[in-house]
Amino acid sequence: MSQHSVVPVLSEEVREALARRGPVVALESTIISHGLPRPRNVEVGRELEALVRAAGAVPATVAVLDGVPRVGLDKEQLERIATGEGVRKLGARDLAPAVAAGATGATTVSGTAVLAARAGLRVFATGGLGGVHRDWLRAQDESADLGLLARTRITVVCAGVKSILDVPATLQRLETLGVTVLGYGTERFPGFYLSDSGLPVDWTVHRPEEVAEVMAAADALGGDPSALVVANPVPEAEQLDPELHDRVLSEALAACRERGVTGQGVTPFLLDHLVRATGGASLEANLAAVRGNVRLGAAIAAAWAAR
Ligand code: PSU
Ligand code: MN
Repeated sequence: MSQHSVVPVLSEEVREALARRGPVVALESTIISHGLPRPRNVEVGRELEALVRAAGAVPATVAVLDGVPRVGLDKEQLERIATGEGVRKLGARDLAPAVAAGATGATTVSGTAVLAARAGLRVFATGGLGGVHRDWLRAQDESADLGLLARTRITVVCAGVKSILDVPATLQRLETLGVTVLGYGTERFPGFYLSDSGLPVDWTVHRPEEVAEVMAAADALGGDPSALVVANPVPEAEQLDPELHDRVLSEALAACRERGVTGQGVTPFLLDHLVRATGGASLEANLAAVRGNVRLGAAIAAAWAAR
């Protein structure tokens, strides 16, 4: 039997930063490969890494290349994820077959969280979490993100859960699964493209240091590892017009049903439909949300590293 090392391979920069206990921010790659239109996605991948660096932290984009799980990609590796043919979407359960088959794929929130936590990273920034889909009663489609976050020690900075989902049901599932949710500078749960989902959060923090305090308290309390969700709203000036959002979303959901899109295809289909139906406005709101999350992720990583 051959001995494959499935421990994620760290980029030089990430290894060095971890060794000196410096700030590192994990970034997922499915948003690049499956969540954003080409060719804009390549630029965004680079821009997000640059934002982390500008804030004094080291970016660690996570993906699997030719069967090798990687935490921290070089320029060519990031380009392959963005523009390569046949790049798979890898949730946590897809990692083992991807490694065994020597496949190349981008990691979702669940896949990224597994590899980042394994590498010793504590902070991870993304756009919006996956969750319970709106037609759950028919399809029982709930993102693997939720179950995975319930058992992984990592802080995830996001703009809430994608508004294409059943947001109240997803928040309920997070509660049931025991995942802590903090509103960042808000008492309302953010709505991904929208600043406010219409639902409250139980806990609010205002500074990166407060998030680091909660992380330290969670560690001190011990118990089973689980994620800390930091819900950071897109600025109101950059949100998608709520009326336009509601109208195009019902069209997108109907189109998804009519075409019989299922499984891993659902989220990319809906996001792409929204980009086209809003003339790119949903893309701008999505990017504004992700940028804010990446900046905040870097600030939290710095506050954590300073403890
Ligand atoms: N955030 C974005 N765009 C995305 C995603 C998040 O702004 O495309 C991705 C994440 O990788 C998340 C995935 O884990 O969508 C959820 O997919 P699914 O519903 O199939 O679990
Ligand atoms: Mn799904």
